[in-house]
Amino acid sequence: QANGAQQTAQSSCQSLDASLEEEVKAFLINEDELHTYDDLTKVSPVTPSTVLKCLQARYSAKVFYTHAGCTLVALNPFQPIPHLYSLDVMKEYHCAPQPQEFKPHIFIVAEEAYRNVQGQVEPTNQSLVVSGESGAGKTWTSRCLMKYYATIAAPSSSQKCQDTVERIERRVLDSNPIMEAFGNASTLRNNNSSRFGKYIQLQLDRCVPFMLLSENSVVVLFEIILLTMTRVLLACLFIHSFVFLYPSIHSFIAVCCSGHSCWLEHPFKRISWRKPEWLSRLLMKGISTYFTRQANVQLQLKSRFLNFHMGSCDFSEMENVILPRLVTLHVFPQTGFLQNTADLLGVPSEELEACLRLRSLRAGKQSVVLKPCSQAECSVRRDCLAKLIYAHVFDWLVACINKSMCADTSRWCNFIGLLDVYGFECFTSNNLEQLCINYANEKLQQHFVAHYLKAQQEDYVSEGLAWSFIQYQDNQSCLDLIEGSPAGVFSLLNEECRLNRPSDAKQFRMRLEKELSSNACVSWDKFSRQPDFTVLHYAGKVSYQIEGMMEKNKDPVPPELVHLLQQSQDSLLQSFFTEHSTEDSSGRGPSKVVTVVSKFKNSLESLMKILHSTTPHYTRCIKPNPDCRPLTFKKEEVINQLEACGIVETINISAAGFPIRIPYLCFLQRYGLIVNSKMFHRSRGENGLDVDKDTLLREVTRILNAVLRRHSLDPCGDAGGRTRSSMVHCGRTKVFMTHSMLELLEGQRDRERSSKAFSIQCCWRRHC
Ligand code: AOV
Ligand code: MG
Repeated sequence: QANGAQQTAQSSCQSLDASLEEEVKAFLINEDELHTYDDLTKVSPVTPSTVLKCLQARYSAKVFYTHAGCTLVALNPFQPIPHLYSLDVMKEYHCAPQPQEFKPHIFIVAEEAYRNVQGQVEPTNQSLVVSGESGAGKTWTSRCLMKYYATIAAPSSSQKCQDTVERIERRVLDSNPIMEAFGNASTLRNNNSSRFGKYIQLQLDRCVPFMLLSENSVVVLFEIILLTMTRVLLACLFIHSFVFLYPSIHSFIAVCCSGHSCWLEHPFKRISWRKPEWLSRLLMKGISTYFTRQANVQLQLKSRFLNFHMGSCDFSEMENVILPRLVTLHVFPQTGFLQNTADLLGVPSEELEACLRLRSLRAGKQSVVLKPCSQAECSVRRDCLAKLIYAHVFDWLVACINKSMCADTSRWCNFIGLLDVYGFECFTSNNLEQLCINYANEKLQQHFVAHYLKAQQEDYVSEGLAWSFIQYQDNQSCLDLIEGSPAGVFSLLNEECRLNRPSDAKQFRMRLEKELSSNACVSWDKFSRQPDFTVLHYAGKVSYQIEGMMEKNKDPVPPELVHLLQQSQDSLLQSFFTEHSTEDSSGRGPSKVVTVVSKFKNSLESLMKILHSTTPHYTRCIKPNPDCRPLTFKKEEVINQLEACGIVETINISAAGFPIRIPYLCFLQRYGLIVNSKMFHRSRGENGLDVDKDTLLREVTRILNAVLRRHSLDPCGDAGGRTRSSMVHCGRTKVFMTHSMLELLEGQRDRERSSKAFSIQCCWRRHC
């Protein structure tokens, strides 16, 4: 019967002439007012093209936030928008009885989470998940959210408390540039791209529910869950194709420019820092020229670093240990490299050289043979050393920041978690880093879809509609492809790494093909020059190079390097390696290999566990053009992202149901003439219509039944008089229908109108 309905509707659809279609469109959507739609799901009909038009109209009107059901869509303006995030605006949203009634804004999301987390009846933990592709504005949005929470922390009556609020607030905010200085880099897609993921928990104390960030009432805990700054994933930074490993990380920019101005001589404190000799040497060698190219980022960092104080956090070690070590390893040209580096690491230069050049092999039980490394192997070792130190420094930095937030763990109660990760990436050449990053995004997408569907379902239920008609396929099969066991890319990769044989990309590709070809999300390019495989992600296709993937996954650390650093004269550097050294440096028997993908998968799983235990709030950041140009909206770019982030999919879900939703009164005004409803005339009259809902519903049902019967369709009205069929449902306030039903109604309306016109004409003739 449903098929019959569809066919009838289709034929009537074809009969609708163009001018009528225009009229219907005008009735459903008023193009002039598209920018006034605050919620994309309210655009009727919801189709990708109307949604796109709506977003474009809003962007041109400089409106950057739009709801999409339970999600907030944020378009990146790529230029500062005055007053959008001002203190007054924050207060306005915070103090409003119903902030939801205000214009869409990231502060609505923030406020909703804030109110939920302190809900008097049943407070629940909240997660604010910000997603979108690289450069879309995730980190910016997280900063806004942190700023909001830091600001609405009510200043307390006592001066002491207020001081504490300010102190903690500053720390929360100031931790951002520090983390970014060390964990962000300039990539082709974003000149301040996050290379690590962070989940920040703002802890609330139940005893003081309305005060955030005041003494003992809130603890800010930095939970760095997805730290892709592992040694291997650092290789991402090579994408800028600079020879050295570090220069694209901002902290090095900051230090190396210190030749020009004094603030940079110590970025984390205001106390002056004597320009060390190594830096002068560095500058003399002209190395600063590269760094000054990054002027923009440098300026941003400059202003924020200036204000940074962290009393309880011992950053003084920074000046003696960390920055010099990080900077030197790669920026010294060949001559003097060894001596300079050895000095800075606090180790004898001969030993450093030996570690970089010689590999120790065990021969028998006791003796060790030293074997010279090839030049390529030496470079690998050098990079490994740099990354090793870097990874430890980053962890140490996070620990310092957490410590300085003076967490009182005994009073923790509820929290708001803020998730900002690296966005979906697709470069011309992709490897294990991108696979991990995209896998994380894939996981988040699944979480989002499950959540969105639930919310949609609730929406339908609140309008009194059945839900069972929605069939939805999520991205499980792509996840199976990557994380599935035993047949999944990660498992196979681990297996290959355990075999401990020289890796062969071609062979591994064959293995992948044999094991994974039944999965529709993978494809193989037989003609590619290098062995690769292509994954169909929710956000698009990405081809991953196999060459080098196994090595990256193993991420071996030569034990000699760890031994070397354990002997460092520098106590901090030494401490990095005493605790963690056992696994890497025992030298006895093959150490248990924990691969990069296993580590990554585990940390992602713990993150997902937390997310599942909280109420999520999703914000989707959209990058309106690929070149980061201010106020430029490229339709193609936006629709791709809407598709990628599932907004179009969710629109399709609504379209699979009833994309057209018309309030009862509007419905009656347009279609009342079909049954010659008395109310129809009254509703169009000057005084409007003043009837109760039930009467309205009865009249609407009468119209629908008349049309359905005319097309031999069973309206199958239920006990409550509601019309239910596969084409139309009456909700509590609106009529929900398919396009086919709309066509039937329009066709009928048209016929009624022409026959009425005919009878009026006849009447007039007779009269004559
Ligand atoms: P991302 O975090 O999503 O990328 P960012 O948050 O770093 O992207 O945003 C990229 C740039 O867009 C920023 O540096 C700002 O210049 C600009 N921008 C973003 N949002 C706004 C806004 N609301 N108003 C003004 N400018 C904005 V990555 O970290 O690469 O995935 O790994
Ligand atoms: Mg970011």
